[in-house]
Amino acid sequence: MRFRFLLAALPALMLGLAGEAHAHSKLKSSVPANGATVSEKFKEARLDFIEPVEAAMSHFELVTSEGKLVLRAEGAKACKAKICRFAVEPLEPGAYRIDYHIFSADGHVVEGKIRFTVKAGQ
Ligand SMILES: [Cu+2]
Repeated sequence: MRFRFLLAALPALMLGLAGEAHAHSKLKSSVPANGATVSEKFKEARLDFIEPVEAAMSHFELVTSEGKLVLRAEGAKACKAKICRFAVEPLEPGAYRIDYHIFSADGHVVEGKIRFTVKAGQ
């Protein structure tokens, strides 16, 4: 699986070195947004990208502010075209981060972090 991934990625990576004339996918918006505070009712993360992503080669990790893994969501289940969404079990109040690892349809790896806070409900 890993090897096949590398084989598939290689030509694209080489093209990438040749120039950046094309547009690769970037995060357009997300729920929660970076820096947002959500209630304990938060139960689905959604990431919208500007270009389609390769679902099977993308994944997401939800971690606490201390870096403890809460869940890992596979793109194969989460992503369709430009939109990725995955269910989140109820979270304790605190600070969290979603690390996204996207394989853009143009062959580039795009990674980023979304930080958010869960606040105790009223
Ligand atoms: Cu690109």
